[in-house]
Amino acid sequence: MTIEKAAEEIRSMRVRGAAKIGRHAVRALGAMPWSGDMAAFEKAAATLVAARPTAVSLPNAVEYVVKRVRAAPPAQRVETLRRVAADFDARAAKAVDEIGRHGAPLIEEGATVLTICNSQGALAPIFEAARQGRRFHVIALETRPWRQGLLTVGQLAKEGVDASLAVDSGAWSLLRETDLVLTGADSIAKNGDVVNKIGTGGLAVLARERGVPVYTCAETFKIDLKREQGEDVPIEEREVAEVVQPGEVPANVRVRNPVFDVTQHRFLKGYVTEVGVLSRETLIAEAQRAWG
Ligand code: RUB
Repeated sequence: MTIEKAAEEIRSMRVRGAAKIGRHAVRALGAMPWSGDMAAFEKAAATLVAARPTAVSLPNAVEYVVKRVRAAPPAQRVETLRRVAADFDARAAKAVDEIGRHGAPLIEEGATVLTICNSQGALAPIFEAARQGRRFHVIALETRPWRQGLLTVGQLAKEGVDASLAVDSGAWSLLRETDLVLTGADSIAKNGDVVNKIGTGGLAVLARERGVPVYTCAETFKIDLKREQGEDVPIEEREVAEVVQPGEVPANVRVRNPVFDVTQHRFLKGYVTEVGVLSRETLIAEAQRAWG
């Protein structure tokens, strides 16, 4: 896999989801033919980071590798790259398992859980609760325009979890029969605001109104220490063709396709991470402890 091909797979969403794009970039770096020329390495890293703008997991994952390679003695750089890339990948895989372990107790026997988009972080507690023998129901919102909800119900059905699919605008009605909302995250700002798939922010507001707790399930490498609040995170706006076919709207009508939004921290009950279920107050310190 070349760097350009990996970047293209991320850009075109053939590889998608915050953790997966970070891991894909790191794997591409780890596998690149390289003799130790730092300029070529930094260029490859920059190409990967530029592929999608919102999920901080992408620059954070790449930075994890780049920092360690830069710090290695020149003669050990190539070996360091291979080793550190493999380390990150293993650590990220383990983090999802840990999120499952910490989050599973939130799901009680007979509960109804609602989720949006397709997040391996949000699915991890669901799969773990099912493995522990509890029976419950999961509603997946379809998630326009890419319909990642179809991926979610596919994964749920495969694991034998009772699931239903609903249109995004069904959230308000369906929250009446929901006990818990689990979402993923693309970025978490320093103040605890979460940036995730478009619709998540509104879902959290509606859940508050219905008295349903909302947890964000995310690895701590999705924390963006450079962004004070969610509104500071750049929101990707993708092509119009993902929303309408040519000719469907008059030529003088603009079509918008922002693909993420901000969930203010005050609408979140907590953060299910690989180091435990955290509050906004403990999130940053725990993450820093985890990554050094
Ligand atoms: C995916 C999305 C997911 C997060 C978390 O958006 O918003 O909720 O990335 O996913 P897209 P994960 O489909 O546009 O990439 O928990 O798998 O990292």
